[in-house]
Amino acid sequence: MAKFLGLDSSTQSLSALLIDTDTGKVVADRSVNFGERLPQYKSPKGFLAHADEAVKHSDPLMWVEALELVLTDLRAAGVDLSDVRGISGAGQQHGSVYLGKSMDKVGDWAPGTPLHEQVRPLLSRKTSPIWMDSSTSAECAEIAKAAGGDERVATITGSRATLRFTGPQIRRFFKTSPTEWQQTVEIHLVSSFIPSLLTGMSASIDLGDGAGMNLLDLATGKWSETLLDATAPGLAGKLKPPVTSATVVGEIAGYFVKKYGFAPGTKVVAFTGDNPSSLIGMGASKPGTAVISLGTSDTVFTAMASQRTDPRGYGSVFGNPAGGYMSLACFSNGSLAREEIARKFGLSWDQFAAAIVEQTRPGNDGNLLLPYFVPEITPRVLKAGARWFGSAAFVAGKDAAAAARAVVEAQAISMRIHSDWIGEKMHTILVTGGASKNRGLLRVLADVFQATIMPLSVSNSSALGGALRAAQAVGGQAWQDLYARFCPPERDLAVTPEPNTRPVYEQLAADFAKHLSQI
Ligand code: XUL
Repeated sequence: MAKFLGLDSSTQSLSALLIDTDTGKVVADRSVNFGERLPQYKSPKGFLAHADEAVKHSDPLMWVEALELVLTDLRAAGVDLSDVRGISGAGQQHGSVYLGKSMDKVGDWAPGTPLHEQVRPLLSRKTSPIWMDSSTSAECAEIAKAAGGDERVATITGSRATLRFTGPQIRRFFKTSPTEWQQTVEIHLVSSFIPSLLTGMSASIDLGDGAGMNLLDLATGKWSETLLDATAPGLAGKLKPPVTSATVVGEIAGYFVKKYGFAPGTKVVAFTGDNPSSLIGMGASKPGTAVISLGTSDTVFTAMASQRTDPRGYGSVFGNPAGGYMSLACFSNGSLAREEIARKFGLSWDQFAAAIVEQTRPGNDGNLLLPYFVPEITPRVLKAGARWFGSAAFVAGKDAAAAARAVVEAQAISMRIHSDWIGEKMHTILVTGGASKNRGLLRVLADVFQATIMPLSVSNSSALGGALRAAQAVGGQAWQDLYARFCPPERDLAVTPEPNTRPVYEQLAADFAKHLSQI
């Protein structure tokens, strides 16, 4: 039996996906939604409320409890974890955890005491800034200035100093909480925190997710002295050297052996960011295949043949866990914006899809939305607020069908405009994420991008990517064999573009850009 476990600690949930590489099957797939299962953390959408809408933090203990819950769920479903040979996974990118005692000093976790109670005293910062935070404008400017300007930061790290990235967050912590900063001995990303829990040792950050910090020198694969110095004094001593994504960072801690029945010696492979992990889970780690991930954030990404940065300054270059680089454009108004419209108009997801496909038409009769329900990353919109343009009923919020099409058309057109730097024309685009089987979304994406849109059978490509990376690193299995067995596209659900919608969307792109330039 060759089983490999993938974990995905994302914004709103923690998921586990178990694969069997002998049979080529997904054996188990479980997810713990933070809002539903851990209401005591008061984070219905995965983050804490804050008076300042720019501040978005989560309680890292919620992630610890969710890890225990998902393993408990797997056991309750009859899954035997003793034949898992390797574990890897992913975390929401950019989120960071601050410790006053190194995980390396923990030894094993005490059996009989819940893990979150053992982690609580280790934290030097009670909450973790996450990718949705946009409170670091001043710090981004300071870092760029100290490091020699925006272009220099982008050339070294693959991205300009960027609001949600970890380096600017670290600088803000150093400036606003000097005592806690002094007490901090170790900083983790979500993606190195979870494997640190699993091994009871400090796990290194991988090159894939490390690139989302504004601290990594992409060319050397080491922390950049220039950026460390520009960010905060003493930072170098608080970060372990980064590792390549296939590195085994340790073995499962005795706590998990006793409590959940893992075999002693089970290998834990470095975790990565959820987007780099999805690149693997989609079988798209070679250049030439673009991916759209429809999650809490929507992202457009592709493996890159050569490193290229976004001239507009929004996009990023991360490490490709299979080697080389990947480009990414991230849109914070993803599923939260779609859910907001569905909730406001009382639409189920089927009704939402029907509204788009059956009750409205491409271009939405001129009804157009700037969909910024929360502050937006791409393009940068710091003040939240959707802006409505079109018929009186639409603007008054009385046309449910037009609203459903408007939010999806706006998201798709913005993705198209802001991913043009990524490279060649996209003829086929793979889609993943919770919304990737919604026929309304697929229809609009196909027409806006004039590309065939192809979902995969597994929606959680990030957790799948974790399991595949464990199979590759521990099981020695080849990417192409793994992709052939676990990442087949759902050809029956593929949506091809209607060529006659092309001019309609050229017009929409122009109108969208015009409205955008006026806010
Ligand atoms: C990517 C980004 C988001 C998070 C979501 O840069 O910020 O996609 O990774 O989990």
